[in-house]
Amino acid sequence: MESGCELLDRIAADIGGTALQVSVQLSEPIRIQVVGRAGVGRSAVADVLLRAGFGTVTESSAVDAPGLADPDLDGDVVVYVLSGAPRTPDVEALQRAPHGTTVALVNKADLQPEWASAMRVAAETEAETGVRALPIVGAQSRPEAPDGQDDVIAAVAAAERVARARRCRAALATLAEAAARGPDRDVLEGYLRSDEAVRLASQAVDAFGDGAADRRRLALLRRRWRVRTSTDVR
Ligand SMILES: Nc1nc2c(ncn2[C@@H]2O[C@H](COP(=O)(O)OP(=O)(O)O)[C@@H](O)[C@H]2O)c(=O)[nH]1
Ligand SMILES: [Mg+2]
Repeated sequence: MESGCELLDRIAADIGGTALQVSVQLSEPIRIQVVGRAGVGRSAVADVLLRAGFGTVTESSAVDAPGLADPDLDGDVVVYVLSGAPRTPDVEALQRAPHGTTVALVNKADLQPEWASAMRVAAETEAETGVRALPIVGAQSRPEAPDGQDDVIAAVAAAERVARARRCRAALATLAEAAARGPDRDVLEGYLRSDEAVRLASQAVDAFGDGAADRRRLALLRRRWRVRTSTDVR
């Protein structure tokens, strides 16, 4: 597959080394990992994402399965599926999930008394974990009822853009380091000044932006959550 960076691909073919390694990394598909406890609807959600046209969607083994280690959350985008309020293993997994590229889905929203209840569970999940959370009906039995799928698809697409932006940022940093270090300095510096590298850099800015916004949002959510839980009567 091609990286979409023709100039880099040409340089990589010519000098190999770091340029080749980076062009290979940039050409790899963004992997969407669907994860959660057994029976929450990972397969149903993976199906929704595949039908929406996301390329590389994989369903991981179940979180909190008896006698088995939890799967690594190593997808470029992690879609964490719940079927109601998160339990302790879910909260723990969500807290170590990659920032800005994880989306939590409260699946089986059709089993809640009403759509607003599913929205509330999602908002509480988001407050508790700092991960963006949305309700969804993955396996639709009543086609006319709300299913939240369009919003979920948009959120996963946004996470995919952040993942791509981070990949661009890492690629540029690696090339800059290689330029500073070594024998291919002139070629690599030439590349870093090219229109193509400037385009990569502008894609990478997305990751910076989202990162900062995300940290602010997370801090705010955590504060709100602390205020709420400290005023709850228990
Ligand atoms: N009511 C309802 N059932 C669902 C939904 N999504 C999945 N299911 C059902 O939940 C069960 C487990 O779903 P599956 O996708 O196989 O879960 P997995 O084990 O996490 O892959 C199946 O019987 C599905 O039909 C949903 O949104 N609403
Ligand atoms: Mg399954």
